[in-house]
Amino acid sequence: MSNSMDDVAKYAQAFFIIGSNTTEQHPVFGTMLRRAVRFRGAKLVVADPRKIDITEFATLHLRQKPGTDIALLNGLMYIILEKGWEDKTFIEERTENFDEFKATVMQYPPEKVAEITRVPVEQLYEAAEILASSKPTAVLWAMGITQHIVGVRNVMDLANFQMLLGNMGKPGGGVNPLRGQNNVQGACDMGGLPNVYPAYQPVTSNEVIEKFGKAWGTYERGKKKEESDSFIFHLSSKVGLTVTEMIPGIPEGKIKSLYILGEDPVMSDPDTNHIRHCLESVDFLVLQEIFPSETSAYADVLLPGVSFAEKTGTFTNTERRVQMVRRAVEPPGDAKPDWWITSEIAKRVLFHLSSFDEGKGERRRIDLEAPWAKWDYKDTSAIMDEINALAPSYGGITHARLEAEERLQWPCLTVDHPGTPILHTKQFTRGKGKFMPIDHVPPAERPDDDYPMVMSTGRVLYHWHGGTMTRRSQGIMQVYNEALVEVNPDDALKLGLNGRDRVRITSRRGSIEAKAWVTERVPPGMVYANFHFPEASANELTHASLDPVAKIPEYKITAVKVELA
Ligand SMILES: Nc1nc2c(c(=O)[nH]1)N[C@H]1C(S)=C(S)[C@@H](COP(=O)(O)OP(=O)(O)OC[C@H]3O[C@@H](n4cnc5c(=O)[nH]c(N)nc54)[C@H](O)[C@@H]3O)O[C@H]1N2
Ligand SMILES: Nc1nc2c(c(=O)[nH]1)N[C@H]1C(S)=C(S)[C@@H](COP(=O)(O)OP(=O)(O)OC[C@H]3O[C@@H](n4cnc5c(=O)[nH]c(N)nc54)[C@H](O)[C@@H]3O)O[C@H]1N2
Ligand SMILES: [Mo]
Repeated sequence: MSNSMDDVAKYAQAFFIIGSNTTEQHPVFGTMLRRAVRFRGAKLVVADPRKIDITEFATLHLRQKPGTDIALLNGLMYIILEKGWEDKTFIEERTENFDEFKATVMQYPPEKVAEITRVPVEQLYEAAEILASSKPTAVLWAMGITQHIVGVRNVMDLANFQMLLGNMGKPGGGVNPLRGQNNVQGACDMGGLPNVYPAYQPVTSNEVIEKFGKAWGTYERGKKKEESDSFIFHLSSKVGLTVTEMIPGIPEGKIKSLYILGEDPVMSDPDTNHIRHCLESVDFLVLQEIFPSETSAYADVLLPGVSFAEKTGTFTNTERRVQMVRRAVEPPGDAKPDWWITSEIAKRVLFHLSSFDEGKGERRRIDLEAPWAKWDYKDTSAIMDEINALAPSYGGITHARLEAEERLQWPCLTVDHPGTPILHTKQFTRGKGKFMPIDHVPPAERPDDDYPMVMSTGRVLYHWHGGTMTRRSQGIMQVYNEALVEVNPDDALKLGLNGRDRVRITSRRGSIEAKAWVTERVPPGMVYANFHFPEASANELTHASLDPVAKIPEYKITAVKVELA
C-alpha cells in the first residue's frame, strides 16, 4: 500500500474498492472501512462482478463483466476528462506522458464502455462524479484486479486513475493493494523473488553481487598486496524462474529438483492435473511443512517447520509495517524454525560449492574464510542485524526498536529515521509519475458453445487456501465443511436444479462435483468456486495462462459448462 490502513480509514472521503472482497478476506480492515462509511459518511464505490458482503454498505455497486476492468477505468477517466474534473496542477507538476495517455482514454466513450463492461452509462457517470468530487479518494484492490493476464496493466491503469485525480502522496488517498498472506510483503522485501536480493536490489548488478558476496563470505579480499580480490564462487547474476514457471518447467527439463517451503501447489496452482503430472516427474522434492498436505504425497523428504505461534521473528504487513511475533507455544517433536532448517541446508550447500576444485575435479581443503560460518545465526535478532546492514529500506528497523513498540513502516533508513507511513509525498521513486496508455485486452479463455459459462475462483471467509490449517479446525468445519459453488437463480432454473443441490462443473482440463449455493451473489452466466477442499477444488479446472510480466495466472476467468451431478 502506498498509504496506511489508519489514514485511509480516517481521511478518505471516498473508497473505490475494485476486485477486493474486503470484509471476507481482510476482515479487520474491512471493519475499519465499514465504520468509516457508517459513522463518518465516507462514500463507497465497489466495482465487482459479485454482490459481495461489502456492497451492502456501498453508495454504488458497479457490476462489471469479469475481465473488463481496463475498459471500466478508461471509461471513468474519459468522463473525468470530459467534465474537466482532473487535477491539472498535479498532472502538470508531478507527472509526464499525459497526452499519449489521454489519446488512449479518449478511445473509451461511455457507450462503448457500457457495451464491453455491461455497466449502464448512467452508473458510469454517477461513479465518476463520486470518485472525482471526493477529495481524496482511496483506491483499494486485491486479486480481482491482479489474477488476470492483464494484471499488471490493470494495476497501471489504477495508478493512472489516482494520478489523474491528484490522489497520490496524501493521507486518505493512494494506491492500495491489499496483500494476502501475513508476511507476503516481508517475503518480497527479503528477496523471495527471482530477480532481486533483499530490498529489491537487482541480481543482475555486479555491485550488488559484490556487496552480498562480501557479506556472505563468498567473496575473498586478496590476502597479499599483489593478489587481487576474487570470488570463491560467484553469486548467480541470472534472473531465476517465478513459481508459476518452475513446476511447468519440470517436464521441459528446466527444473530437476524442488525445495518447497509452506506452499501447497497441488491445491493452489492452476490446472491441478498438469501439476500432479509435473510433480510426479521431478527428480527430487523437499517439502518443509507444518502439516501433511496434498503436496506431501509427492515429496522425497519432509522437513518439519514450526507454525507462527511457535517462533520469534517479524512479519511485514500490507502497509509495510514490520511487526514482532514471539514464541507462545513450544514446538512439538523435532520441528524446527524455518530459518534454522534453511541455514543448516545452506551451510552444507555452501561447503560443497566452495570446497570443490574445478580444475582437479576434486574436493580441497579451504584456507579461505569459510563462507558457511556466516550462516551460523544465533537467533532471529542476529538475522535482523544482517538485514539492517544489507537492505537499505530496513536499515533502521531493529528488534530493539520493535521491542520498544515503535511503529515502523519501511523505508526506514537509519535508527533515527521514523519510518514512512505514506509513500510518494513529494515525488515518485522514478521522479515524475508516468502516465501509461493502457488498452483493454479480452481474457485468455472466453465462453463458447462447449463451455458457455464463466467460473471465477477465490476464497470464503471461513477457510484458508488449500485448507491444510482450517480444515483441521473443528469449529470452522462445523460452520463450513464442504465446497459450495455459487450459482445464480436463473441458471439454477435453466439447469433444472429444482431442489437438488449437486452440480458438475467441467472445463477443458478437468471436472469437479460440488454442492450449489443458489444465490444472487453471482450474475447469470457466472459461477464462483473456491479451492479449499481437495475433493472439489476449483484448480482442477483453472488454466495456466499467465500475465506476461508478473507471471500470475488468470484464476479469475475459466470457461466452464455446468450440469446436474
Ligand atoms: N478468509 C480468508 N482470508 C484471506 C485468504 C483466505 O484464504 N481466506 N487469503 C489471503 C490471500 S493470500 C489473498 S491474496 C487475499 C485475497 O483477497 P481478495 O482478492 O479480496 O479475495 P478473492 O476471493 O480472490 O476475491 C477477489 C474479488 O475479486 C472479484 N472479482 C472476480 N473477477 C473480477 C474481475 O474481473 N474484476 C474485478 N474488479 N473483480 C473481480 C471477486 O468477485 C472477489 O470479490 O485474501 C487473503 N485473506
Ligand atoms: N483458483 C485459485 N487459485 C489460487 C488463488 C485464487 O484466487 N484462485 N489464489 C492464489 C493466491 S493469491 C495464493 S497466495 C495462493 C496460496 O497458495 P499456497 O501458499 O500454496 O496455499 P496455503 O494453503 O496457504 O499453503 C501454505 C502451506 O504452508 C503451511 N504452513 C503454514 N505455516 C507455516 C510455517 O510457518 N512454516 C512452514 N514451513 N509451512 C507453513 C500450511 O500448512 C500450508 O500447507 O493460492 C493461489 N491459488
Ligand atoms: Mo495471495
